[in-house]
Amino acid sequence: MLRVNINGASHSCAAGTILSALRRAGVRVPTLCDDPRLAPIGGCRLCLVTVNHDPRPVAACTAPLADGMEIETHTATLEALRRTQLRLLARHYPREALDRPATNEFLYWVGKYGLTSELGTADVPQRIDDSHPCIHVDMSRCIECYRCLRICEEVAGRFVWRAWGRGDRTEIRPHDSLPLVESNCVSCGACVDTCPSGALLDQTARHQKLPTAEVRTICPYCGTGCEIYAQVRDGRLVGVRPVLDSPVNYGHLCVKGRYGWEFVHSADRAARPMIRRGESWEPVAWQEAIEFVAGKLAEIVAQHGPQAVGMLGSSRATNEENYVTQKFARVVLESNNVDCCARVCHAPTAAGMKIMLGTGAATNSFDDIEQARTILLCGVNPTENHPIVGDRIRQASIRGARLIVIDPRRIELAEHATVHMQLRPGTNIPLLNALAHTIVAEGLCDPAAIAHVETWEKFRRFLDDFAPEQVAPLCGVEADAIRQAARLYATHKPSMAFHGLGVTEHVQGTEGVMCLVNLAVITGNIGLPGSGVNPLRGQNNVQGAAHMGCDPGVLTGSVPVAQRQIFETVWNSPVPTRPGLNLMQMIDAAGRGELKALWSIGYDVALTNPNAKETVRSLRSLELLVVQDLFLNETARVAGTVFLPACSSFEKDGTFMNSERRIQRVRKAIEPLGESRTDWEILCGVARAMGKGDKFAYRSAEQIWEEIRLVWGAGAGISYRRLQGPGLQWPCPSEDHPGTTILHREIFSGDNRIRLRAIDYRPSPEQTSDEFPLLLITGRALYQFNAGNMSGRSKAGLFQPSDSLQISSCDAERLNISDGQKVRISSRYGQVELSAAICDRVLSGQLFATFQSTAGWVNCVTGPHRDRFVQTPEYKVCAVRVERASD
Ligand SMILES: Nc1nc2c(c(=O)[nH]1)N[C@H]1C(S)=C(S)[C@@H](COP(=O)(O)OP(=O)(O)OC[C@H]3O[C@@H](n4cnc5c(=O)[nH]c(N)nc54)[C@H](O)[C@@H]3O)O[C@H]1N2
Ligand SMILES: Nc1nc2c(c(=O)[nH]1)N[C@H]1C(S)=C(S)[C@@H](COP(=O)(O)OP(=O)(O)OC[C@H]3O[C@@H](n4cnc5c(=O)[nH]c(N)nc54)[C@H](O)[C@@H]3O)O[C@H]1N2
Ligand SMILES: [Mo]
Repeated sequence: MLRVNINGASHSCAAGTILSALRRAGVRVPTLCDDPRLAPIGGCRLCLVTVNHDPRPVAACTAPLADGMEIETHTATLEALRRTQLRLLARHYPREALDRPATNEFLYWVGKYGLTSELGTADVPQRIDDSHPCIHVDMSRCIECYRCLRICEEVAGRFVWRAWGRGDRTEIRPHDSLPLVESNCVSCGACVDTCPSGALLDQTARHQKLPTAEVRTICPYCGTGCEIYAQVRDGRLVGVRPVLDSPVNYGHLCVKGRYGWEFVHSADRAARPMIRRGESWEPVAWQEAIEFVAGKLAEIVAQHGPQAVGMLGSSRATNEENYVTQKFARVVLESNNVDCCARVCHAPTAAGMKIMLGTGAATNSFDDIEQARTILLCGVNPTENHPIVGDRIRQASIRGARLIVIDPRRIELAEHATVHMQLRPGTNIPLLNALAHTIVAEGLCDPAAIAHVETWEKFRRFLDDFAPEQVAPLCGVEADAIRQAARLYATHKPSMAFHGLGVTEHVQGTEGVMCLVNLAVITGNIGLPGSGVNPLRGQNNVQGAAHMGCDPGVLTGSVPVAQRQIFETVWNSPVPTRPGLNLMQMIDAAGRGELKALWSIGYDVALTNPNAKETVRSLRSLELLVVQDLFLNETARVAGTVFLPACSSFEKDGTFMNSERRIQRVRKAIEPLGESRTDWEILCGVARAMGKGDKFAYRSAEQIWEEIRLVWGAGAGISYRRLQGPGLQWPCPSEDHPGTTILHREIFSGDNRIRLRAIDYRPSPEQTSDEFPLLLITGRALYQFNAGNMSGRSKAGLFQPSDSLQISSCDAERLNISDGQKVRISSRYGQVELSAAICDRVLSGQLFATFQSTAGWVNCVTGPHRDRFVQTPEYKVCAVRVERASD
């Protein structure tokens, strides 16, 4: 602690800048170029202070604090300097800005210093760029604080904004001087968020009054779990901005988080319960809908037994709601047929990591990104799918961390990589084994780590067959690249691995994850800051949905059904022991006429399951298909019998669990729209109608959470009270436990024994042939989210209104396909038409497509193959033929 004197009063302050000391002491000086997210530049000359009576003032934002300093902040000279500086800026600021209330920092200080009448006295040329659907640019209001430019560089890592010209004639414009919408902007809105002068404004904010309330909650999109403020006025959501002190996003958001919220008030929000009569949906009262569902479920269970009904929890709904979903299946339906979309996503991660490490979740935290010296990205595309993580990784690489990318496509982060291995899709196993081979062969293992490995010699011998030269032709990767990557990962430590669906959505998905664990173990990259094996999980709460027990094999906290005692005690009800069906098995069973009823909560299974023709046929065989969603989604459209309107996360309380095991509070910002209800209230209503109301007598989300704490030891220490700030990472077994940022810290100590897995390569049955010569990869892109039901109803979705097929220029030329042209893609399972996007990110022989809508229903061509441990579909390889579609 340093002792300093501020305006005659003494204070003890932590080291830092003078400005940080002033803030802590509650002394306010004007600032315009300062933002806690950015390195200070001392540019605006407003935070000037004098130190130790030196007549030359210093900028408080850049000057470091020193012990014994005497600081003056408001002398007459300093105030005069500030006024002069502000006056200069005011003269060049358009007067008509006053038509709006003083909504920005600049106008606030102009008013405070009595300079409002001096606004706009100089001639100010208009400099409006209205090209961007989310961001309004009016550079006549620019005060040259460079915050937009700096945040784009230092936080987003995009370098969109540039300063053109010098001195008086400096202008800030996008890179290449293009209109913003045509620049390399990714629409994250960080520049708008920091702009103090209104030069950059959200388009929505221009035409509406200021929000009257802000509610701290969690972004409803991906598993990063960014903290946001939901801005509200007159009972409506009017905007979103990032939370500055969140340990996940530190004041940053991506386009979906910031500009993807309008789906909430979308005109086609389905906000009334409905029952299908013939071809049309008939609105009914809640009572009727609930009685209909309860009656049908009871009838089917009575006639065909509990195996004939199933439930799908929602990775978009809260932990509390998913807990109630699986409890409903087990207690009311007496069935373990309950699952969620983790099945088609990271179930292989949960299984592979649980088998090998004991816990099926990310070992480390996002805060480890800045600790890692090497970052391995395998089958994951963070700058599009987890952009805040992607931006943190990019910044780490700019600061010197090395990147290894294993991806068939040249994803954005590959441009920053030391090694990019563009392997043939479906060949992770031989490639990852070859990395292990090299590490062992070159003596780069961590001796302290392998001392704990069981059957080390056997594993070593198994790797003999995976020399880089041997696998290189199979994987389509140079042997030297494999060696270089192996050396980097093993020696430039700590090394942190991230993986995604490019590992899991294959026939050897679970085994791919195990190979990654092998690598981390032999190099000692587990249990340390900046290391570990880290899946980037899908939706806002997919980690939570499965962990709460929406999985046929396990109960809340990943406890096998066999160890159900505590649940039977707390629930005061038996837990069924007959093994349940997972999602894929339920769809199969429906196709065979064995599953009669399915209740699908917040999951558009018809659109997103592979082999759509079969999925739809199966869904249509059901007697009862209950769809509970915000919208009449494709599942409802193709086969639904009852629709129950749920409310979005902005309309309810609860918790989500992010990719790094962090439980965070979701808070209600607006009332449920229309007649919509929370998922848990709907479930409890049906439970009551089925005579089990006493076991579902919850009055609040918190009450459900309290029950979760009783059955889930690793979450027992997490109370709503403790979640007021930034969330807690499990394991957190008691109220005085700080939570766990890094798992397995003790893995290489004591008598711990670790088993590595010798995993042989089994090529996918999905192979190219003369008839189907190309390999289609399916996956994601920045602006749309999965089924597109939310992103497609917001400004974010405007950037990518439909699915398209990425094709290399060489294949396009060979097939006589031009950019934007409609093409027909045929596989062994079906056909689909998409427009072609010629793109140098895919290799010749490979294609890439997104799967967001039925307009181009990509899953009509994906096939039936699955992972052999957990049945995750092989979405990532599909042999196809492409031809020009007839016009
Ligand atoms: N913008 C956006 N963000 C999202 C989503 C979205 O729809 N849109 N969805 C969310 C969900 S549910 C999820 S699960 C996550 C998924 O996030 P990611 O895991 O990043 O998802 P994908 O884009 O499906 O696949 C990742 C990469 O795997 C590569 N790949 C394909 N085959 C192979 C292979 O054989 N080996 C290797 N090493 N790589 C391969 C693909 O080229 C692709 O770049 O994203 C979440 N975030
Ligand atoms: N070809 C191909 N297909 C794929 C994949 C691929 O890579 N390639 N990836 C697969 C993966 S990883 C996944 S996760 C799936 C995703 O498939 P889905 O889970 O079907 O996709 P989402 O868009 O996340 O759908 C969630 C639904 O929940 C609704 N919703 C949002 N909030 C709430 C809420 O609070 N309550 C309720 N009841 N509903 C809500 C939304 O309106 C939306 O309809 O797609 C899979 N399909
Ligand atoms: Mo996912």
